[in-house]
Parts: sequence; C-alpha cells; structure tokens
Amino acid sequence: MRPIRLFFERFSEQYFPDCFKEYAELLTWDSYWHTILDSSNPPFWKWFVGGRLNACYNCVDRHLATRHNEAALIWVPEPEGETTQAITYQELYQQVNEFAAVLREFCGVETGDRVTFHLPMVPQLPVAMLACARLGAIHSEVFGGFSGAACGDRAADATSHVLVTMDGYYRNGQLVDHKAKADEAVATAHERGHEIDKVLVWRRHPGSYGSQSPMVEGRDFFVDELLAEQRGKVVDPVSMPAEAPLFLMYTSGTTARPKGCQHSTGGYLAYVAGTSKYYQDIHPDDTYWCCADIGWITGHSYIVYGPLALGTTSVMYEGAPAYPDPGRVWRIAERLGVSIFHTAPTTIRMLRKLGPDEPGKYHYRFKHMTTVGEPIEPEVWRWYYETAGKREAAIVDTWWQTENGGFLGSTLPALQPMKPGSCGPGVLGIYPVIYDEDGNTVEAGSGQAGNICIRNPWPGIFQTIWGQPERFVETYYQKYCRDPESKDWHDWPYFAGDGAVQAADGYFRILGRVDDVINVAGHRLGTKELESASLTVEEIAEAAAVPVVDELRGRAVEMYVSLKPGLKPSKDIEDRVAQAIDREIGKIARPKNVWVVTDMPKTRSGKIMRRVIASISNFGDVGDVSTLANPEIVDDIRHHIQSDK
Ligand code: 6R9
Repeated sequence: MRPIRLFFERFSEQYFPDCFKEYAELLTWDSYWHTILDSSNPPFWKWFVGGRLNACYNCVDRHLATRHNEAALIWVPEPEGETTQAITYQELYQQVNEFAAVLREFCGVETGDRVTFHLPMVPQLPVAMLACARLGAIHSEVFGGFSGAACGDRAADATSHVLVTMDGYYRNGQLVDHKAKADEAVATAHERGHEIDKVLVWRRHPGSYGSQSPMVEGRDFFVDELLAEQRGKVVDPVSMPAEAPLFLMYTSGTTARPKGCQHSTGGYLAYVAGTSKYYQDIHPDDTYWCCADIGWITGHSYIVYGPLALGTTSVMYEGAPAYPDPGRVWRIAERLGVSIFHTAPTTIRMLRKLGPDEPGKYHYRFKHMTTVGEPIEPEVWRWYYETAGKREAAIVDTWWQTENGGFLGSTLPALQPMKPGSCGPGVLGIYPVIYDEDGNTVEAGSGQAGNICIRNPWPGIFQTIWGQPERFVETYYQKYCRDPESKDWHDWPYFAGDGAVQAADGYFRILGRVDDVINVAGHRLGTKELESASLTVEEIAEAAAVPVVDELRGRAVEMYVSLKPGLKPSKDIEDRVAQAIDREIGKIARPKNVWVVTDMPKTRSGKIMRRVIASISNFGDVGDVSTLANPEIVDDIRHHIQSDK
C-alpha cells in the first residue's frame, strides 16, 4: 500500500493536471490518452484527449471476471410485502445487453443519438442508462417527479425521438400513474415542433398494465414484449473517445429554458470513480446506499456510475423514506447491512422530525455517512452524527452541483476533521477561492462572504450546455474571466453561483444560491420557470417566485402574482396558479402560498425585485428601498400577507 499522505500530496497544485491520472487509472481504457488536459480553447476543456473507453464496459463487463455472482444493485420496492431484488453483475450484463439491443434494433438508436428517460427509482433506470452508454448514445433522464410537460420540453431541447418511461411506481403507498405523463410529454414536444416517435413503457408488474393511459398504436410499446425478441442478445460496447458526451442532465437557470448540462465519458467517469473511492471510501465488502433519486445528478454519479465503476454493491430504494413509518430507512439499513449511507439534508430533517428516536431501534452500523444538496443546519448535523450515525460514522458534507459531475468541497472521511455546517476544503485537485464582486480574493478568516469559484478545470466539469455554448461561457466563466483572449486556464475561474465564507482553517461554509434559483428539498427550480408557469393562468399579469424558509424542505416557493387590469383576486385564481405549477413543473414545485398583490416592487428599469419580496416574506423587514420605483408597494404587500398569515 502507498503511504496515504504521499498519495494525497500528489494532488497539490504543483502536480496539476497530472494528478488526475490517479483517477483515470481506476478505469479500463481501450486506448490511453496522449494529453491529460487540453486547455487550448477556454473554457471548453478537454480531458484525457486521445483516450478511448466505454462507460458501460467499465461499470459492468470488466467486473464479470471476478464479481459476476455478486450484487451490483439491490433494489428495495416500496411495498414491504414485495421482495427485495438483488441484481448480480452477470444479470445486469444480460439486462443491459438486451435493452441495448432493443434500442438499436427496434428503435434505431445510434451512437450520438439522445434518448430521454422519465423513469422513477426502479432498476430499469440504471439498465437503460448503461444500455445507452454501451451504444455510445447520450441519455437524458428527467426526474420522475417532474411533470410530463417538463419532460417534453427537455426531450424537445435534446431532440430525442425515443422516450423511455414506466406505467407506474409506488410512492407513499400509492401506485402512481406515470405513463399518463408520457402522453403529455409527447404533446408538449410536438408544440415545440419536435416529434417523439417511440415511447417505451416498462411495466412495474410485468404482464399487467398499471396505468389508465391508453397505449397508442405504433407509438407506445411494452418493453417486456420487445425484450422477449432480444433474449440473450449481446451488443458489443462501442469504444468512445474520452470527450464523447455520456449524458445530459437538465437543471434550472435564470431563464425559463432549462440547461442541458453535457457530461463527458472519460473525464466524468474518472472523476466519479475517484471521488467515490476516496470520499465515499467504498471497499469491496461494503454495502453502499445512496438514498437519493437517480433523476438528480447525485444519483447518476453516486448511485450508478461511481459505485458501479468500482464494482461495488449499490442499494436503490423505490419509495418515500418515511413510508410506511419513519423507521423504514433504518429498517432497510439493518436488513441489508448497509455500511455507507448517503442522503440529503431534506431527508435527514424529515426523519429527525418524524422519528427522532427511530435509529436506536435498529441494529445497523454505519462507518461512513454523506450529506449533499443543501447547507445542513448544525443542529440537524448533530442528530445525523449522534443518533442516525450512533457516533460511529465519519460524516462528509459534500458540496457540488449538476454542472460539476462530482464533489467539489468535502473533508476526507476520518482523515480531516468534521465541522458541522461546513463542507470542508476543496477536494483533491480542486482549488476553490472566494471573490468579491470586483474579482478581488476574499481572504480566509476575514469573515466576509463572497462568490465561491474554482480556479482550475477538473475532469468532472460539464463540457457545455447542450445547444447553448454562449450561455455556458456567459453563465459560468464570463463574470471572473481575466482576459477573454487568454488561452491560459488560470484566467478562467469557474463561477459556481453560490455564496460562501471561508474560515481561517480553510473550510468553506456554503450560504446558498446567488442567482435566480430556489433550492427546494435539493431540487433546483428556476424562478423564471415558476413565473412562466404562473403566467399560463390567463388572469395573471406578472409573477414573482421567491424562496421562504421551510422547516423540512429547507426552502419552499412562494408565488406573488398581480392580475390584469380590472380583475378581482379570488381563491380560485390562487388555486389555478398552484395547479399550473404542478402541471408545468411538478408537485415538488407547488408553492406554499400564492399571494395576489396589486403590484410588484420594481427597479426604475422595471425589474421585479424578488429580493425585496423575499425579505418581506421571510423577515417582514426589507431595509433600504430607496432605489425602487414604487417604494409604497412594500407596505401594501406587508399588510396583505400579515393580515392573511
Ligand atoms: C449535487 C447537487 C447545486 C446547489 C449548489 C448549492 C447547493 C449542494 C451542498 C449545497 C450547501 C452542500 N448545495 N450541496 N449547499 N452544502 N453540501 O446538489 O446539485 O442539484 O445542481 O444543486 O445545491 O447551492 O449550487 P444541484
């Protein structure tokens, strides 16, 4: 074994970018790269140039020699009466090959094509992802909880002709009708001028169809029937350049059009394998459970690609964490002997609230726990450590984003001290910095907040926004670029969009988004998307979405809307705004309140000041409003919401 210290020192700045060879060497390459980092066209970085590999081969085939009979995935259905399924590497290999054959032979999917999925937490989702990866096709999973319209929008943006979905799935004891959303997705895509030709429908209970939505002749097909024709088929993994896109993951930004973050094959896979190894500390005899959704980047990187690249056993759970009671999660942990547990503060808050003493009733032992997705309150952190982790597990608080592929800020488990409420320093090979608005460095220990940026490129960073390269440069690099002509990566720091403070010990505390994004229970919702959805209600003239503090979800959405002239506020209008948001985005975005107000606070240039509304909503006080064009509206809104609360 190499001495640990020496190994980690290889990631000090003087060895950049060669340090990332350590991660790439965790993979099996068809041909090695000649250039680790090509930074000649900033900020379009290229990693492991010249190298070729297949992501599916790395996550499945190469483990067959030593682990074919070990579980790759353990799937826990929500109904406790249904049996847990273990899928061995050998079986995963079979399933992935057969589904790849369906995609290629039946749907005509070719290397480079995009395939959209709208799948819940079922093993068919990783199977579909790996099948695309095998073909070199680009998958784009839309979170199952999002609406059909949101899915159709994303499929149109990615110009996917194939949509993979499921008839239904269990959530909180209900068999949710999911296929109906596919019909809506096809219709929305059509409105955008794009046609989805084929809808592949997995059945939650093969042989019996659990949806009310009729199958459309010539468009909708049951996957189990298609698979029967491909039984035993083997599809050779396509050797892809390291720089070929592996998948798109849509996230919200400051405009209504979502951003398809494009991730690479070689750089991404190397980065998630490396960070899974060193920050999740996964060993072959561990049972690792990331209790999150694969429709979120966390699930792509740390349920599917990272753990499977390392050949580990990854647990997936279909349903709600507190169903049928708040002991469920701990019962699963006990039953499966989970040793590494990974989840989000929103889940931790809920489990703490509903069942503060439940963990003590179950005999599991975690050696390691992770939190991701939002700042975790120190109180909640302590419960996670003391009660859920029984004071035995090392905790890592991992800060990163959809755009980043993998962790950016975290402590090394058991090697660097934990600090509740802080994510720690930059991870191996990541050099964060805090800049003020003018690009001056804010010194550690100054107590001053600023914008957290990353000074260097890294292999997991996304390649571009699908179809919007200008927006990519503008959103993430323009703000602090020192010279747009420069070919030197030092001049192109990455702007993360989060506020942060750095303590004297170098640890960062993340304060939250500085852009127009509201993080609800770990889901990024664009204020523009919420406002556009509200404006589909005919009576609405203007809308503003603001975050409010919410005990369980961290943040929730409140909508402020004003009506077209001459119209009167009503409960019905409020309800229809909430329904419009459900329909266009999904239930997760449903506002806590809809307030009908007479006008919005605006700047002299007419911009709605969401910050002012958020202050009224959260604190009742707004500070200086002298730059508003209509300062009197502040009191109006305050009276209105106070009399109603
Ligand atoms: C992985 C993921 C990204 C935004 C990010 C930040 C917030 C994530 C955090 C955290 C504090 C942490 N965030 N992890 N804030 N501490 N450990 O969450 O991706 O869905 O794109 O969200 O989430 O605000 O900018 P994504």
